[in-house]
Amino acid sequence: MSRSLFVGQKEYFPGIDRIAYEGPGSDNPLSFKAYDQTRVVAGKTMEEHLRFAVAYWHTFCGGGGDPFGPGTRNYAWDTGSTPMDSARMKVDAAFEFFTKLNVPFYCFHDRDMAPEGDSVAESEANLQTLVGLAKERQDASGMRLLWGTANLFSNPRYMNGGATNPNFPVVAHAGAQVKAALEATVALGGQNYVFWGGREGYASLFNTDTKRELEHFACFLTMARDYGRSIGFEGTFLIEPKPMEPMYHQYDVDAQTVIGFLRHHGLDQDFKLNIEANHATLAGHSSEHDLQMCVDAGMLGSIDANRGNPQNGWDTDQFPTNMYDCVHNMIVVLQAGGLGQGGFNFDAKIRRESTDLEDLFLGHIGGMDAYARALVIADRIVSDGRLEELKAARYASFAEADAQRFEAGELNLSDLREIAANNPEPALESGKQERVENLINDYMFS
Ligand code: XUL
Ligand code: CO
Repeated sequence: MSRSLFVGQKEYFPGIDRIAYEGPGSDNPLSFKAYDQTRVVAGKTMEEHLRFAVAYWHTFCGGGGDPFGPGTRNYAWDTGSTPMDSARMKVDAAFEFFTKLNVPFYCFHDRDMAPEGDSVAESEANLQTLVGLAKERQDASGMRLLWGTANLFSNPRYMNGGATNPNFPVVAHAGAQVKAALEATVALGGQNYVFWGGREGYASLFNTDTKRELEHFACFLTMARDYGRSIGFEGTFLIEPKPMEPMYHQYDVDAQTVIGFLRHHGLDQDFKLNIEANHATLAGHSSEHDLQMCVDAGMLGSIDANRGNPQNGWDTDQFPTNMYDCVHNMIVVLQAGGLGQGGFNFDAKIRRESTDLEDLFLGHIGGMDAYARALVIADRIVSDGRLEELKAARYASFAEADAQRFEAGELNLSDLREIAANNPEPALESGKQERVENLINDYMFS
């Protein structure tokens, strides 16, 4: 895809040109070593497979603040004379960044793009104004929106949740915000709409009616689905699981919990899941585990690509650079036939100690190169077929007649008892774990 380099009123990233593919031999840190958007792997270009997106919140709203101290970065786009003025400058900075990084998609929360007003109507108007500007910039640059979402966790009114807040007037505010964010997503041609239940959970079970809150949650999501469809949203609704942080417990704990919830409430035709690597690890899983659970259920929608810190377990939202994890994630994605209208969104932030403007580019370049390399390696693994053969071999006994009847639901426990009693002791079949682990390393490093 070719696009003109957007140049706004002011250049926010001076001295940084469009990031180009220079290949593995280059020592230019501001170049791609592996991500060559036009390179074809398994029948599609890298750009089509990976559908990379930049997260508006981390990249343009995150100054590096943490609970122990303020931000370490002051951005030129935050110096407007009013919050609306800064928000307009931020749109220009964002589109300059997207274009220079040469990434096809972005994602945003309503409050990342437009400041909250003093009333519902003023907040809606602010968002509409900024969405109008973003639409102009999209049309000029060819950028597309992977997904939109509403921030139902920052405003103090949401301290006890949005859709699951015990105070109904707060639920109404959450509804107003999701309505406006859905309209914004439709106006920008968003391909998905995400719900991350930031505070949909509880701090104490003693004061929480969990049954009632979960029913409210389903009711709210159903309303959002119906409203979205009524205004022409044809994309996928996505739920992003996360077990905790900021709440002690969040209802969307992990992929399997969310899949069960969506099926129970008849939402599984419209909703899929957005799996964030660092949320899966917070839940005590690997990211490939949560991806696989979604694939098995036919409900993998999109990926928030990042990584945590294995030593502390927090949601550190680091750029994904651990190749072993990236390769495993890509194997699951490729075997599933790709992400469809989802993508790899870098829900990742540079470190508080990373204070140069170019660090924003370096983080994204590292993540894009990691997944481009992972794509190539995973394609070798999947197309070679030995891994699948080893997996399939473990289930060879299910080709037998009795096993086929078991899988068809035609046997009962007494039948199983007869089969066990009338056959010799089963032979021990090795799981070959060391063999498959060695095979992965052979593919990665040969
Ligand atoms: C928070 C998180 C969110 C969602 C969107 O941990 O991942 O940024 O991706 O609300
Ligand atoms: Co996320």
